[in-house]
Amino acid sequence: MSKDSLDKGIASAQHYTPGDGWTPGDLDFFTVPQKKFNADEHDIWKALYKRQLDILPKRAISLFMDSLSTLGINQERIPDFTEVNEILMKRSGWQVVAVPGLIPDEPFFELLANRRFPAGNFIRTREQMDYIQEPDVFHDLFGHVPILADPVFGDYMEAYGKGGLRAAKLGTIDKLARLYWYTVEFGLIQEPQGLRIYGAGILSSPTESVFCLESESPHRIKFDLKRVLQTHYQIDDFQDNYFVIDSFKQLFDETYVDFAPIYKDLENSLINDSGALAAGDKILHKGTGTYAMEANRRRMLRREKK
Ligand code: HBI
Ligand code: FE
Repeated sequence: MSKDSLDKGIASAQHYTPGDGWTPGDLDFFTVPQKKFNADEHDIWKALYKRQLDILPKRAISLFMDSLSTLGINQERIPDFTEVNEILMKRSGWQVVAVPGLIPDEPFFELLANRRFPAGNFIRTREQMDYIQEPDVFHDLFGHVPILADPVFGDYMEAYGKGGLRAAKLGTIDKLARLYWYTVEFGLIQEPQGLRIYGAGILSSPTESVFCLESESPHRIKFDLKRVLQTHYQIDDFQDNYFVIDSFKQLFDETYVDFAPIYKDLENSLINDSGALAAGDKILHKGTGTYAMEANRRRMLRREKK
């Protein structure tokens, strides 16, 4: 696979494997020049941005709203990565780089380990305003990048990347990926003013931003590393549990440890069903599970129709 063909789009990007020519240490292999977006694409960004601005004040972590403006991520247009990077580098040493779409796990981890965050080089269509499976520039730039301006969170992400490279060697990526999911994508944080969102998957979704904080249905549980490593998640629906941290410092300290003995310890223990409570959970809100039951019923009906 030549580097040229990477520019052709995201459809084929999912099929790359490290065997396609990437070798460890090649940080530039999957990166491409940022696309020149057209007026319609900038309008889609604007609509997505506006919708979130109506919802996120008092729901997003306070750092998030501040960061959007200091990093120059505004609603007028899809940001120019070079301009964002100039400020982001000074604040936390992170950079954003454009990639055609999902890239394989190891090069993904390696970019993070080098404080580079890969952002999708495309934006969803008007038909995909509410949900898109692959991370686009709105999810990545609006959801992830503001939090990366925090140096402690930046250190956590770098450590995660390094841990990912070790997990790849140990064959434990599935466990480590749950940590990413329940923190970086769907994490909640207890701030003095109340429970707030820091996970990018939530910050870029209008419905989940409300659901995760206000619905009676999901459990809200204090973050515990082993518990998270052992808990299934919902890939294409609202989560059945959200894990709550007290601070990025706590998250960093509890995860900046050698995972090898932990993986070993968990080797023969069962993975928690995504909606089930576990022994030792510090429960902040015990979910009713009503949404999950409805969602399961809908999934079953869909399956019957097929
Ligand atoms: N690639 N561009 C991109 N963005 C991601 O978030 C991403 C990826 N490749 C792999 C991946 N995420 C995850 O599956 C790993 O965290 C396990
Ligand atoms: Fe993401």
